[in-house]
Order: sequence, then structure tokens, then C-alpha cells
Amino acid sequence: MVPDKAFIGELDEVVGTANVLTDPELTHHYRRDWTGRFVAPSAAVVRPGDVTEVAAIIELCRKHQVAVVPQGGNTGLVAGAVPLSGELVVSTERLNGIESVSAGSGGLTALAGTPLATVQQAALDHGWVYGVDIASRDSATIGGTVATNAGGLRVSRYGDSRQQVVGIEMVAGTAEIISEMSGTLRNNTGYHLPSLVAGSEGTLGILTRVALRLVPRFRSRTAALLRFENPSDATNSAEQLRGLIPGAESIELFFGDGLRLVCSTFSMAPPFPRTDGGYVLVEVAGQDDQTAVLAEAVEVLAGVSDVAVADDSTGRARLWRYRELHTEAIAALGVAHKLDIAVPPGALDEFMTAVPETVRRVAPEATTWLFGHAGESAVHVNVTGLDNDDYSADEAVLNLVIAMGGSISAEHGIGRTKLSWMGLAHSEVDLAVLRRIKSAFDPDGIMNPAVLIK
Ligand code: 2HG
Ligand code: ZN
Repeated sequence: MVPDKAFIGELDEVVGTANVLTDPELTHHYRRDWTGRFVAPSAAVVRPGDVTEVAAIIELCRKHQVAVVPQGGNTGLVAGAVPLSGELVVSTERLNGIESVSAGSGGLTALAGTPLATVQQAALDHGWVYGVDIASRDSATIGGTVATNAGGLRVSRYGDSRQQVVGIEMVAGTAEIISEMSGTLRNNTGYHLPSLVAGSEGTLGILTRVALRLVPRFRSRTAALLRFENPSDATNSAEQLRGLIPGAESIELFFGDGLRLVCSTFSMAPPFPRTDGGYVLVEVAGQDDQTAVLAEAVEVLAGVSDVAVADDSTGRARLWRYRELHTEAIAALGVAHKLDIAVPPGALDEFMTAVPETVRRVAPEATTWLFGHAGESAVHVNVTGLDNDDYSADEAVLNLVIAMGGSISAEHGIGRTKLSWMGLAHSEVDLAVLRRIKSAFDPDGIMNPAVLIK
């Protein structure tokens, strides 16, 4: 059922009228995804202030069979948090705050709606680092990043969100409060709920609190931007660097077309006189100066034609802007179709070479942009110049990924946009088990029913 007047009245009683929004102007921001590709015509939004209010809301939704879309910072890129079928949006924005940081043992607990950047800063203030970093850090929430198992820029070293989360509190689709917040670094007492909930995309329940493990803060940090005349040399070198620099924090890849777009969109000077070819951005951190470690690795790579190195925070930030601003620069061209894929290590160049032609065959008028996390053989395929509901390029690229034995989501999740391909990513037996897991948490099927699994 779509929320009606009587239901809204009951919600008002739980959270107060000010925290139930239905006016289209007030709900606009909750109804539209970051890309602008998916916009719900109307929606009701509820903003609970604590876990008991979340449980009371889910109880009401069960009673009235109202479907729910949990929403954090609404920065997702697979339409996993927009109410396109009239679901009730349960926003975690009022569940905001760091609860504790242990400087001694490197643990942090926070409410689910706390922005990622706040978590990162709290960790730094106590001499630690939170292992996950993504470009949308100021708006994305810690609950959203855990629920989608966000990866980002440091997966090479620390893994994705699933590897950081050591405790959760959540309201399941049954309206039960599940609390496992001890935060011990080792816990071998059976099914590990924090790991299961990481990447569940709001289909099991709503996260209200998380316990995270932090990683040590290193004294020295060096970034290098490498330019390669030949794009294939850049791709192959990026994959090679994972073995050449054990523990490299980031190994990122982009190409001349993306670089030129970033520079023209943001009026930035390019890093080198030439702007064609392929680019690898690599960052290394350690207790001692890391420049020699980087230099030794770069020596081994084939085809490096330019190098820029930075070991201070301003210089590093300058190099990172060329990579991080890709998403915004592409968005300035219009709505982009976004795919976040991985191929088996060693196969990235073959994939990169094949993608533009694969897209051209089904959408000759479209433009393909490639950049991403090449250290893990993962890349973002963005396609511009397509209608919002034209899935021809999405389909062609995902079929290529499957044919190469890759993963159709390496970072952003399945959401709605890749739901139709779940059958290619999993066997029927796998899917049946996933459905049974979902129904243990959400027997009525009210939690984000259009997302991840059907
Ligand atoms: C990144 O790596 C983000 O910058 C966004 O995951 C990727 O815009 C995209 O497709
Ligand atoms: Zn990414």
C-alpha cells in the first residue's frame, strides 16, 4: 500500500508532525537520486529521532503493509534509496552523532545518519583513520555506506565497508531491534550479522547505529600521478602496482578524455603539457617517507612518460582533484548511466579496450567515460547521451562483464538499476537462499522491495 492520510496521521503520532513530510517541495530532495535519472513524482518522508521511533514506524508499516525505502545521504548511484513505487522514505538524518571513540583501541560508534566525513574527522581527532573514503563523504552517511557496502578509494589496503563494521544496531523488517554493538575485533560466535547487513541495501531493515574498527594513522603519505602515452600501459601498470607496492592505499586510473573534461569543467590547469594517454594515481602511506617506495615501483613500470609527486596535503589534494572530479564533470554534461564493474585481475585492459565499441554498437550517439579503482581491476563505466530509460548500453556492458567472468557491481550495489541482471550474477539456488535470508528479517517483504532481490 502507498501511504494514505490515515497512515500519515499515525506516523505524526510517532515522530511529531514536523518530522513527516509530504509537501512536494519539501520532499523533492528525498525523491530524486544524485544523478537526476530517477525522480519519484511524490513521496511521504518520515524522520525518526531514535531507534524506538524507527521500530514504531516499521511496526506501523507492517500493520498497513506499507513498503519502506531507507535513506541516508541519498548519494547512491543505483536508485536504491528513491521511492519510485510510492514507498515511505525513512530518512536517518536525525540519527546523527558520534557516540564514542576509543583512542586506545581504535573503535568508534556512531548513529547511522552521521555523515561519513564526521566519522573520518572524529577518527583523526583521536589519532586514527576510518578505512573507507569516497568522494561524497560530506553527504553520504555512515549507515548508508555500510548498508551499501561502499568501497571507495582505499579498498586496496583496507577493504570495503564490510571489513570495517564490527557491530550494528538495526530495526529489522519485523520491527524487532537487533543490537550487536560489542565491537570486538574478533567475533566467531556464528553468523556475523554486521557482515550480512553490509551490502543488504535496506532490504533487511534499517541501520540505526554502527560500531567500526579504525586503522592506524600513518605519519607519511605520498601520492604520484603517472602519465602514460599508451592508455593500455596505464591500465596494465595500475593492475601491476598492487603487487609492486604491498599495502598501497589507492591505485586509481583515468584517461585523457576524462582529464580534459575535468580541466575544462572546473577551469583547472592540466597536470602535464600533454593531456592524452592514460593516468594512474597512486598513494602510499607509512611511518617513514614513502617517496623511495613509490620511485622504486615506478622504475619497473613500462611506458611512463610523466610523473608528478606530492607529499604534502595541498599537493596531494591537487592531484586527487583530477580523479575525484570525474563524477561531477560528467554530471555537468547531463544524466549519466553508471556502471561499477570489476573483471578478473589481469583482464582490465581487454575490458577497457572492448567497452567503447560495445556501447557504440547499441548506442552510436552515446559517449563512454572510463575511470576507477584499477588496483582492484574495478572500473566505472559512465555513459552520457542516452535517454534515462534506455537500458541498451547498460545491458551491453553488463553482458560483456558477465562474459568475461566479472562482477556487475564492484562498488555501488545492485539497487534498482541492476536488478534484472541479478539472475546472471547468481545461480537460481543462490537467489533462492538470498530470498529466504531476506524473509527471515522481512517476512512481509516491506523493506526496499524493488531493490537488490525480487
Ligand atoms: C567514484 O569512484 C565513485 O568516484 C563514483 O564511485 C563513480 O560516478 C561514478 O560512476
Ligand atoms: Zn568508485
